Amino acid sequence: TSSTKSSYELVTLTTWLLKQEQAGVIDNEMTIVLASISTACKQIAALVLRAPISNLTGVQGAVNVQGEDQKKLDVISNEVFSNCLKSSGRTGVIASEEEDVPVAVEQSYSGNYIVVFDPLDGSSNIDAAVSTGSIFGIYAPNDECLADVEDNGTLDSVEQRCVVSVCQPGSNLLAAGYCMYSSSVIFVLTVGTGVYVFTLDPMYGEFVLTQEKVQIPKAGKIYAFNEGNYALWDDKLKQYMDSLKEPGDSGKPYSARYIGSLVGDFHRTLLYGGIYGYPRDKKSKNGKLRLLYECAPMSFIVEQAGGKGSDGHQRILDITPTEIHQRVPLYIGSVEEVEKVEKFLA
Ligand code: AHM
Ligand code: MG
Repeated sequence: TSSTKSSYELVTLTTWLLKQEQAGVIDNEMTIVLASISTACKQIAALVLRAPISNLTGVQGAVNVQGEDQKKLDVISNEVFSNCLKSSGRTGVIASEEEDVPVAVEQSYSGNYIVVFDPLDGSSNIDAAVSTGSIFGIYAPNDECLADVEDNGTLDSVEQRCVVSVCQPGSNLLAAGYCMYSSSVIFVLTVGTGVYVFTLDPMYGEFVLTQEKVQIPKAGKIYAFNEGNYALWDDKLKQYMDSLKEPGDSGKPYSARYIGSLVGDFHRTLLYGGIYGYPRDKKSKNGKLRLLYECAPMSFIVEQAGGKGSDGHQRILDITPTEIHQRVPLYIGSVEEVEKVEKFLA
């Protein structure tokens, strides 16, 4: 079909969203939330692009609630994301990897949707101009969950109410996506009807649809793990890793690729197949990545593309967080590759 398509016939993210709304896939509020997220991503893309010029590299000097150095751009991106979401007037609660607790949006601006996000993931790459990304997930308010707390009479603060409404399993996600700041700026989105990829056209500042209904290959010969932690891994995981290095029937072992930026490593895995892993180890017994902001949204996306997201034993989307910054081991990518590591870990 593309050969007969006029090159002027572009589908932008805006028109795509309006089509989804017309078809009843998403409601008007969701359209507005997603449009405001895409605006935030465009702003962050511009900041990342110019970071070395505008002196935005380096650390802020603060340490976030999880004990990590915040980069200047972590802090600014968080503000950009929060402000875009608040001013959309369609979000009720927002929770960010960079904030201690979820925030209730001021009533006069507030709407229904709950948005979780990591405004600038992989920011340790920023100073070397290597890929980074923003990750987000959108939930409906969890009334059932709130009612439970009200009945028990333990709902004593707005803050607690926010925590409860945010702590939902990934299987409740209505939408999830990420934006990758790389050689191209890529916005990947699912609203539960497959995975759509948009590329920012810098000539006129619009995201343009470049791939639809993406399917991840069933298997793939690329693995992305931080193998520097090998000595700290469980024996079963070491055996799995060793097995990838055995040349199989093809005479060729797997290839190693690791950017250290989940969005970048995930995007490659989505398109080429293979596996990304961040295991637990002797030092971090739940791994490094956050269930709410990183693992659940990526798992929703990968499942929508026919892949799999697991903690090594169970489906990521089935895990209900008990804390907002909860960490979980992650194995994500092609179905056969994730099942292979699960077998070794069983
Ligand atoms: P961040 O949210 O503090 O940026 O950390 C998350 C990042 C992921 O993007 C990446 O996959 C991982 O941390 C890399 O960790 P490591 O440097 O331990 O390999
Ligand atoms: Mg992160």
